[in-house]
Amino acid sequence: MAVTKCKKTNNNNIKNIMLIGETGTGKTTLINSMMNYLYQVNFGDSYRYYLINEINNKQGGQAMSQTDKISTYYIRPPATDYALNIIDTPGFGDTRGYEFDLNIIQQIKHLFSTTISYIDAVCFVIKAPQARLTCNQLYIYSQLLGNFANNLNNNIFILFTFADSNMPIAIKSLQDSNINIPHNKYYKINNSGFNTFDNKNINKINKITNKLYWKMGMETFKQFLNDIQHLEPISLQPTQTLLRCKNEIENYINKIHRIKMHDIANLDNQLKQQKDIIVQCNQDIKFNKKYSETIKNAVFETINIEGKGIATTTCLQCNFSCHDNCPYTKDCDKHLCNVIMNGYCVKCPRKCHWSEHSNVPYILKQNDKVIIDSNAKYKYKNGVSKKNSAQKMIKKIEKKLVKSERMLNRIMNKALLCMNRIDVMVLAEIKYNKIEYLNQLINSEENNKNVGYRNRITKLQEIKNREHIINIVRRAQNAKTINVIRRARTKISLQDKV
Ligand SMILES: Nc1nc2c(ncn2[C@@H]2O[C@H](COP(=O)(O)OP(=O)(O)OP(=O)(O)O)[C@@H](O)[C@H]2O)c(=O)[nH]1
Ligand SMILES: [Mg+2]
Ligand SMILES: [Zn+2]
Ligand SMILES: [Zn+2]
Ligand SMILES: [Zn+2]
Repeated sequence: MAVTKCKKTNNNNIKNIMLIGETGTGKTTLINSMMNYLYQVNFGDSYRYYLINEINNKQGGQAMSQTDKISTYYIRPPATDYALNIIDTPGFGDTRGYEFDLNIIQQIKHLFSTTISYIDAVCFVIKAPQARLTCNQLYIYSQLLGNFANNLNNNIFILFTFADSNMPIAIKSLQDSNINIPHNKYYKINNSGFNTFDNKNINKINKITNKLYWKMGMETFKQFLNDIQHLEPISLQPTQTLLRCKNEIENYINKIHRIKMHDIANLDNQLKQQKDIIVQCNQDIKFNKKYSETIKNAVFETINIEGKGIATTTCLQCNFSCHDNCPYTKDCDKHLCNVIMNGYCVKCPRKCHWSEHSNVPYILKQNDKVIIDSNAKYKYKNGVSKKNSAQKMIKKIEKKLVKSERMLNRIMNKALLCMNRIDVMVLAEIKYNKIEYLNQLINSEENNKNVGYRNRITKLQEIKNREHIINIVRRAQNAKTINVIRRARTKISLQDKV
C-alpha cells in the first residue's frame, strides 16, 4: 500500500479528512478499519490492512492517549476517485490533562498553518454507548468544539464507534448535556469487525458478529466517502484566526495574572506596609508630642553691668530688675523712675513702694526653664520623619498602582476584544459553569487520591485562576469597554464581508 506523508496541495482531488475526539474513542482503529474499505479487502480474505501501528506499551496504558502527535497520511486508494490526506489526532482528555490538551491545539494550529489550507471533513469520533457525560467530557467537548470556526458547519461529521444496530445512546447523552455538535450527518461503526481476520480460530457467534460489524462498517465507509465526494472543501483561514485569537487570549490571561497576582498584589502589600507605618508613627507622634516642658521664670541670671555707665531700678524686696536702663542714678530719685506710678512700682511682682528700689551694678533676669525628655523627643522626631517618608512612598506606590491598573485595563480590553471575536467566529460553544466543573474535578481528585493527584490539583487550581480572570474580563463591560467591543464588532463584520 502506497502511504506517504501528507501532501501539501490545493488540488480539489485530494480530500483532507481529520479525526478528532476524546482519547480511546477509536480514531486510530477507525482509520485502520477504513483502509480495508479503501483497499477493497473482503471479509473472507486472509489479511487486513493497517495504516497505523501503535505499540501499545506506553506508560499509562489506555489512560494515556495512544496517539502522541498529529499524523497525516497521504493515500491514493483504488476505492475512491480522489486521493486522501487522513489526519489522525491525539485524543483530548487523557491523564496528562489540560497541558496535553493545549498541546494538541497547538499541533492542530501548526498543521493548519503549515500543511493544509482547507479541509473536507472534520470527524468527531464518539463512543456510541456513551451514557451520561461526565464533567470531564463536557470540558473535552468544549475544547473540541471551541477550536473550529463556524464556516466548517457543513463539513462536520460524527462517527460513532463501538456502535450496534440501535441508535447511539451518545446522541441522547449529548442532547441531555446541551451539547450541540453542528454536523452534516452521523455514521456508525464498530471496529471490532475489522480487527480480526483469523476467523477460523474464533467461535461461531463471534464470527457472525464480526461479519455483521464488518458489513456495517463497509457500508458506513461507502456512504461517508460518497458523501464527502461532493462537498466543497472549506478554507481553514477563519479557524487559523480563531486559534490565533485563542493563543492571544492565553498570553493576555498570563499577563493579567502576572499584573494582578504579582505586580498589583505586591504594590498593595507595599501600600499596606506604609499605611501601617503611618499608623504607628501617628501613635508615636501623639504620645510623644509633649516631649518638652517649660517652667516659667525658673532660672535666674545676673548680668554684670559694672563700669558700663548704666543705672538700674532694682527692687530689693522682689529681687527683680524693674528698669534696666534708668536715667535716675540716685536711690532717692527712684520715685521719678518710669516704672513708678503713684509711688508704687508697676513692674516688680509685689508692686512694691518706690523706696524699696535701688540702683545696683547688675541686671537680674528671670528665664524660663525647658525640660526635655530626650527619649520622647527622639520618638517624636523619628515619628515625624518616618511619617513623611512613608507619605512620599505612598505617593510613589499609588502612582505605580495607577500605572499597573491602567495597563491591566488595557490588557483586559484587548482580551475582551479577543473573546468577543472568538464568540462570533466559533463553531459552537458549550455553556457550563467552568468554575463549578473545576471544583468538582478538584474534589474528585481529593477524594480519589490517585497517583499524582497533588500535581493535578495544582494544575486545576491554575486553570481555575485563569477562568476567574476570564470571568473578571467578561464582567468588565463598562461603558468604555462596550464601546471598544462595538467598534470591534463592526470591524469583524466588515472583515467577514470581504
Ligand atoms: N469493541 C470495540 N473496540 C474498539 C472500537 N474502536 C476502538 N476500539 C478499541 O479501543 C481502544 C482504543 O482505540 P484507539 O484507536 O487507540 O483510540 P484513539 O481514539 O485513537 O485513542 P487516542 O489515540 O488515545 O486518542 C483500542 O483497544 C481499540 O481496539 C470499536 O468500535 N469497538
Ligand atoms: Mg489514536
Ligand atoms: Zn527708671
Ligand atoms: Zn519694682
Ligand atoms: Zn518689689
